[in-house]
Amino acid sequence: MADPLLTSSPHRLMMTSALPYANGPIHIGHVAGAYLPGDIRARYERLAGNDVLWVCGSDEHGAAITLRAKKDGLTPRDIVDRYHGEMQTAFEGLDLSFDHYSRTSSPKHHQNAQDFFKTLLDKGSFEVKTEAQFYDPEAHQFLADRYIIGTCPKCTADGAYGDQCEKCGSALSPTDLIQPKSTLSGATPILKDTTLWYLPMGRHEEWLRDYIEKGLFEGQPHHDPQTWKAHVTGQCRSWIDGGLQSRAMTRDLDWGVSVPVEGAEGKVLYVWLDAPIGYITATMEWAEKNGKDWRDWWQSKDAELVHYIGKDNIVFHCLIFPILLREHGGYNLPTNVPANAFMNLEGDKISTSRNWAVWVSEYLEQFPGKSDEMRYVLASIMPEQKDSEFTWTDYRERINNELADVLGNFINRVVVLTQKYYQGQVPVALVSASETADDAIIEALQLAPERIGALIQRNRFREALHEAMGVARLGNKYMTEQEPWKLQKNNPERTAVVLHHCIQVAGICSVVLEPFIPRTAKKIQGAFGVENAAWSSAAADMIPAGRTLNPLPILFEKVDESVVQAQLEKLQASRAKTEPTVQPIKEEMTFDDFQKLDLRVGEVIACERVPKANKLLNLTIRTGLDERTVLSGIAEHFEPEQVVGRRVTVLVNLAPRTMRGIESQGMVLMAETADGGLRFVTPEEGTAAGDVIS
Ligand code: B3M
Ligand code: ZN
Repeated sequence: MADPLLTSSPHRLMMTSALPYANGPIHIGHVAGAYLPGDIRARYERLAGNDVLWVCGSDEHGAAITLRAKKDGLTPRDIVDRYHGEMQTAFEGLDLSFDHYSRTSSPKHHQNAQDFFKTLLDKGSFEVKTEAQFYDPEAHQFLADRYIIGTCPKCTADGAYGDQCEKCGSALSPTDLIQPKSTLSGATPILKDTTLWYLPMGRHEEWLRDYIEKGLFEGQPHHDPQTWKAHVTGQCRSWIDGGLQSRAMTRDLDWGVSVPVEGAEGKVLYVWLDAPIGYITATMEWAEKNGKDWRDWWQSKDAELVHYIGKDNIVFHCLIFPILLREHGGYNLPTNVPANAFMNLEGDKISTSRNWAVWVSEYLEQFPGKSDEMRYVLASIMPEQKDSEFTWTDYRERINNELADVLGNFINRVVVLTQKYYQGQVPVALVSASETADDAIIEALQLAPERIGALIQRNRFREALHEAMGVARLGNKYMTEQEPWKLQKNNPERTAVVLHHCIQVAGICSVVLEPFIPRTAKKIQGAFGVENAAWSSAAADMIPAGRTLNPLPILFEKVDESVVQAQLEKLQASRAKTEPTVQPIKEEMTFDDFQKLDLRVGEVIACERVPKANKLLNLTIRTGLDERTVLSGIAEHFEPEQVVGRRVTVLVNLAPRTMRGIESQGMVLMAETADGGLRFVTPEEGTAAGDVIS
């Protein structure tokens, strides 16, 4: 494929955003993760006149759906129909401009996914194995993916799923989990034989490494690896370095795309096999509707493929889907996967089950017509490189201080003054009345659109938005410094020059901000008579002298502090409603069982982070017996320097366990607080390392 960075010939940009599971409503974390970045990019590319296609759709298979159905006492079909509709409405309300929004339960998609699977089958891409798998003896069902949880073997977090740990992002197999439990019945699973089709990922390590590290594909330059986000490349690298395991591509379930093999009744394709193929199905549907050829987007050498996703989906888009595409043959591989990190909310992780979220549909009901406000805030704090945080105070401040005071105020002053001095007609800027301050602003304006466009193309949306708002700031500053209201009395020619330029600034703002706040952009364009705005029309002479401006609708209303308070109370109420999580009491044990525990007072004499493990700290502990290494999953709660010097309670006769190549010899006791925090169980003053606890 021609390197898109080295050629200026027009090429097609095939963009996808992660297909959201149709198992619940959309919240602002989803939007900031995969949908708003896609929309900003797609809107920009359209304005720039580039050939772009952006597809998405509902992911209607997998345990996410069937478990939800079971919980609600409904069928999977009920669930997907409900949320497919709800999600679409939410997306529309935020003006997310997908070219096509599809769904994976459609017959067309089932057919497409089966054809794809069969091609891979014929090519020998899978290994068929009959093996013992976890089975729930009470629910009579095989357990995979979200049907099984346990402790992550990689980062020791609890609640890791059978296919993935959401804490550290590792891809897992059910049998990797420590202390696995069925999420259906809570039962400890038993082993039972079944036949599965595996993707032997280990076969693909070598070319994947070239693809990720060097941007090479089939020995040819494919993309510039420098354009990938460091955290995306880093995650891929650590998986490849850790050795890629075979992954089962089928499941024993009755909801999904049936495995198109004779004798495979009761088996469906793994959701992560069928869902990305959903991108292709969506493109086919769009092409059919529009009289186009879908292959031009997926198989043409002039097409680029870019996936917008959240960071928990990196392995599937950067390793697994590329393997599938390459094995099938004929397809392009992604030239970039600009995954975003997560967005937290008011100091806590967004959580559907705890109702700790800002739901898009609720937001739009409470703030009708205020989609741009939310888009603006989310784009400003988009978790592009690392996790970020939404707070209602920040929402209020950004709207009041930035949208209303900078952008809204500037545009309004320009329109009001033009009406007042020139009956709404754009004045002529006489060269004879120009000054150097004008040259400076004209030059800045000329450079801005290109710079902003380049940032958007590099998926640096926060910076791009900052620069775009910078245009309005510049206009505000210029107007404030030139003071046309004073000039008007003695130097009307100069007033005309200043206002003429301010009008151009307003016009340029309306174009460069359109990808971010499209409704507002259209309002401004309407007032300034800008029709069919294009990125290239954003120039210092875009609005000609003599044009009559139209009335300007109100752009932004300020947000009152009471709005912030009301939202915070609403969140707190949902927190109070979610039941307190009292852990159930464990199975009874005998005094002899208890006697087996050898607990001692220890003193931490050194502590450091474990490289590449987000959760783990490596503690050196004086136990009275020795100085030993204990790994503890507390790195998200404590800095190493907070731990050194503490007296702790250590279980010293726990069988050693190796994690990340380090042997841990014991366990430090921690108390879990109600708010999810961790505290050391510290022996009272006066105890010393080596004291026996009994
Ligand atoms: N349904 C996972 C998620 O929502 C997912 C993405 C599929 S993209 C092909 O996290
Ligand atoms: Zn983990």
